[in-house]
Amino acid sequence: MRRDQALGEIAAAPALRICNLGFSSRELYHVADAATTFYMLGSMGLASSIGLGLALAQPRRVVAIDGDGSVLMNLGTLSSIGRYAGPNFTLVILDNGVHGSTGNQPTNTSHGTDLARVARACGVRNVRVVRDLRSLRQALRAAGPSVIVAQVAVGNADVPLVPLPGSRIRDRFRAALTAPPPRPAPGGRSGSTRRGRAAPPALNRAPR
Ligand SMILES: Cc1ncc(C[n+]2csc(CCOP(=O)(O)OP(=O)(O)O)c2C)c(N)n1
Ligand SMILES: [Mg+2]
Repeated sequence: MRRDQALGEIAAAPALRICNLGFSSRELYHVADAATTFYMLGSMGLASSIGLGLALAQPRRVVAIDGDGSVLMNLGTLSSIGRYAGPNFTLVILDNGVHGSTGNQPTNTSHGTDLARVARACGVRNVRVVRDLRSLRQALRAAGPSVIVAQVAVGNADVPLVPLPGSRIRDRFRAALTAPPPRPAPGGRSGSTRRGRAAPPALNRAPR
């Protein structure tokens, strides 16, 4: 499964989303932009912590989207999730085994660290490892607190930077937070603006 395909599945689940920096945010913006997505533009390792705080502060569902390298940089986040997260919180770790946004430097998940086992050891009740889109879709349906480790291929879609300034991402996310949640569209899709789904972007692949 490609990371941009996984992000398409995540975008289809109605939720507030906090997205990891780098190509995760670029691809998510390209696949399905929405005001209910907060794109992290610079801080590595904090999407899961921000998402956890947001889930604790209000009742709507929150899906935090992180990368393996980013979770490894803030590993204590899994312990906090195990202790504090409630049913409205899901963390999806897009695990490609590399720092894909900065040149595919291998991370420790390519050298033995098993983030699903770490999450379980931290007391997270619902931890799943998924390798295809169907399993990801099913895992996203389960109630939290949950951690989904989605194993994705190495490679970045050929998409540009998120064109929104940080202040605009903040302001529209804040407005979406205070607005009533959108009613699910027919077929279960959320109110996101889907872009470019007909022709998936080419991947710049590199060996894992
Ligand atoms: C504190 C910090 N260190 C390094 C960077 C540079 N950086 C941006 S994205 C990235 C890699 C992220 O890797 P991962 O979370 O696995 O996501 P992927 O790009 O593989 O989807 C790095 C090292 C940064 N932005 N902040
Ligand atoms: Mg990675």
